[in-house]
Amino acid sequence: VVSPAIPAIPLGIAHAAPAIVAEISAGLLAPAAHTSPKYLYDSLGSRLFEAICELPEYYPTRTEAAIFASHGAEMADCIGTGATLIDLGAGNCAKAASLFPLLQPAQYVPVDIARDFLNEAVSRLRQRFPAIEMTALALDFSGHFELPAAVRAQRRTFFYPGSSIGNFAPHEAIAFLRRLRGQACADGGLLIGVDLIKDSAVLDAAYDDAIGVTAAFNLNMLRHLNHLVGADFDVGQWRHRAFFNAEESRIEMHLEARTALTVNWPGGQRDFARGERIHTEDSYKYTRDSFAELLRDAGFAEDGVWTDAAGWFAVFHAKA
Ligand code: AVJ
Repeated sequence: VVSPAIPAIPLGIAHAAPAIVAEISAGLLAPAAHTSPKYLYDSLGSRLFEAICELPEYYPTRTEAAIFASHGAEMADCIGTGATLIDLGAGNCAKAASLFPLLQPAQYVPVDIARDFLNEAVSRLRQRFPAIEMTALALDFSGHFELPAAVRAQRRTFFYPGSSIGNFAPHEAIAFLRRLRGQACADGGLLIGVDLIKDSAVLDAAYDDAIGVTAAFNLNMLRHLNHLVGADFDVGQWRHRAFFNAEESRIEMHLEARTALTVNWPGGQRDFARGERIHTEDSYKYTRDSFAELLRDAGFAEDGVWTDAAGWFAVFHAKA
């Protein structure tokens, strides 16, 4: 009987660009170890996130989709047809595609860090909507990014659904939205989904589901880090932690060492005590008013906001 071998952890080969390796190393070596949530999204991570969106506990995707379904026509009235729709963190592009019939954008520009996953999604979408010009951009939009000349400079509407803005701390969110505003051009705007503060038991369950999909999503980051920096993380030595931090108004995700251990990578090494954590993600939650204020601070003029009946999630349209 030949049992399929479990591939050994390939130690010591960093596949990421030097700047990314440096960023990850610095985070792992910091007194309170941390990594950026963008590293949750390799192809498997993107698929695990799709699975999260189907979990009964993970209400944001479903709630936002219901808001789009009930109020999409009003959103389209605000935005107008024929716009250039720039979808930040497009993933499988499903949210934007659900709005295409009402919005009828002239151009669709999905942007995502997970290149292969994005390209597969866009090639499927091109067949469904041949009239819409599509330009996929595989890049990290969380820092500085330039839109290429192929992106029309007319009435750019940034689409930032799913409450991904929650990954930024509020002051970072303001700086990020200011940069978007600077790129939006005349008559441009922003259609953005925001998760709202609610009972913490509901929030906790959404990020620590019963069948462990979110745990797998978080733990998968370690496999991705092994690939990116050539580290030797042993996933079995770690556990998923997620909880609502009411003082900071955010869900925090961490990976916690089950035992004392050492992680090695070319140019770095870190000891972790049992119970020590790597902070992998923040997901900030707002009230409708606090987010409206944040939009104003970023220079946007709100011209529409829609919520579900329970007030769990909000979608804002704001003009640049
Ligand atoms: C994609 C950032 C919106 O914060 O809810 C889901 C990511 N993390 N479950 C979120 C996530 C754990 C998600 N965002």
